[in-house]
Amino acid sequence: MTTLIAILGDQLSHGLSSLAGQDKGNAVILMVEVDEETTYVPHHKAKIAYILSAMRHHAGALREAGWTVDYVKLEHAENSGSFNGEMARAIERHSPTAIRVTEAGEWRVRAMLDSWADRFDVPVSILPDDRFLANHEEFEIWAEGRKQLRMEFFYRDMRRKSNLLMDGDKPVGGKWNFDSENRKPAKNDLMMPKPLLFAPDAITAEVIEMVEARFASHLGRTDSFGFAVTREDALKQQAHFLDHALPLFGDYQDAMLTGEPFLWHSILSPYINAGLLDPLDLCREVEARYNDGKVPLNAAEGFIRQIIGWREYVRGIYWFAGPDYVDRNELGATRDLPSCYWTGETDMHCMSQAIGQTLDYAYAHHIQRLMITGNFALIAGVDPKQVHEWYLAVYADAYEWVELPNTLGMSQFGDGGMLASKPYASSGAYINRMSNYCSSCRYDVKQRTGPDACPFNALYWDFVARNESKLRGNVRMAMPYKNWDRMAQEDKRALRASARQFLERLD
Ligand code: FAD
Ligand code: DLZ
Ligand code: SF4
Repeated sequence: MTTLIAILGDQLSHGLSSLAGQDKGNAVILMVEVDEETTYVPHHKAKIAYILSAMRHHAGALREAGWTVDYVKLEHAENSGSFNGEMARAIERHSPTAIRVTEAGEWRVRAMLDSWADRFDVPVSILPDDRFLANHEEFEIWAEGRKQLRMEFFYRDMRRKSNLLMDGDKPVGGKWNFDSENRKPAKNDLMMPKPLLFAPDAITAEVIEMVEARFASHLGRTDSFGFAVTREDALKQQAHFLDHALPLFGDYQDAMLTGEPFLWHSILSPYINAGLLDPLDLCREVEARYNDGKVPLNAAEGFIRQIIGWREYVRGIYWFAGPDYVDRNELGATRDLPSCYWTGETDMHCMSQAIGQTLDYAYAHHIQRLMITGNFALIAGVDPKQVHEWYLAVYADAYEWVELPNTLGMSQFGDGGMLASKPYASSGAYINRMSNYCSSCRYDVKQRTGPDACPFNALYWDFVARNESKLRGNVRMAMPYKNWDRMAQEDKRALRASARQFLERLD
């Protein structure tokens, strides 16, 4: 009477639903490193190293907790390279009478798990992933029948449900959202907190060596690897963030500075998404800091909104929109992703900063993802599926359920406004306001046309003009179209010619 419990690479939580109520004496946990998962997109080397090392450490922690764990390494001679192949081999080894697994975080793997009962002729229980505040049904009920889906209203329900920052049925501070106080540009500050770096232990060093040999063609570096790979270390980064960065997180949430990849961000998404940290526990810690007077409300609310608002909302959209969401391309963008996304080689300083730190750390913060690399791809008219595959490959926190709605929906407007109310397109002026990038750039952010003009300027107006039939009716685009209408024909022509010339040079 053996139950085989499969644990996937983003299910590294001790309280996982597939483990709940199971008898350790009659269960075998199966964890497998497989080529299929390491190559469905060409993941950043540090991302692969992080996930595999965290999996190996988690297997050790489960054994210490009394579980029997059957762990198959990538380099095992008989490793078949796929979840299906490894499950078949494990069934031969253990002859289980039942299989249990917590639901997968993406459509591709969900379909695989759904096929197991027929494929293996063993009863399979697929358990809900209860590490989220809202389940699938709850989101569907909330979404169905609404003319528009907007994060803000969903977020308010999640505040009520979790009772986070609530005063009875009213939001603490009298307002649900303090976003307008979270848009300050930052200055270089010697006291700026730095995230903790965790030196690789023997297990991580072995994984890194294997990754460097096996995935030599993948992008990114591992010599700057500093991720936590255990829950204990992830908790240290959580405490470090709460003590040192959270108080100013709100103020500088949208800021960008040359040479400062992390600013006041938490760098916790890889740990939350892989299951090392619990998102609700983290939010309760943030709330406690606010209640103790250690952090201001705009920081506490701003942070909690990212987790129980945005994170839950994008997951809801991912499953609600269905497996075809990935093919949506409402703006009909077809350009190939420029090669600089893979190499970091570009003379646009903002792009080289955002991509450069991505190659170094498998990390960029939200505004870099949205308003630098995302914005550029959007206004240059890059095929959203290629943009999606890049984001899925390069960030240590990227799994399709969270990455796809952020990229295709929020950043590329590929879903025509299902997720976000307007395209996040901007000229260089926004980047100049929120960063110090432009002062080190070879382009002039004030010029709109010509060889030295900031490319974001002409590309922005070209985007507005090119997509007029689809965007003019959007109330949040009223101002750009009013400004476009006011422009002289000659200026319009010059902007569009400048954009065309730039795009012709872009490979
Ligand atoms: P912080 O700024 O400290 O924010 C705190 C936490 O809030 C994050 O750890 C994360 O868990 C959550 N969060 C914040 N914004 C979002 C959001 N929009 N969606 C979901 N969770 C959010 N986030 C991912 O976790 N995985 C992805 O693959 C991913 N891809 C993205 C792609 C694009 C184009 C964009 C614009 C955003 C993407 N995000 C993604 C959201 C966000 O950029 C990252 O969660 C954040 O940068 C992670 O860094 P941090 O932990 O320092 O975040
Ligand atoms: C991302 C990833 C990678 C790189 N490698 C593995 C792996 O070898 N084994 C594994 O179980 N999971 C891995 N993962 C995470 C999975 O892709 C993730 O669990 C699925 O996408 C399900 O959401
Ligand atoms: Fe980026 Fe333009 Fe500023 Fe250069 S001038 S950093 S390209 S926004």
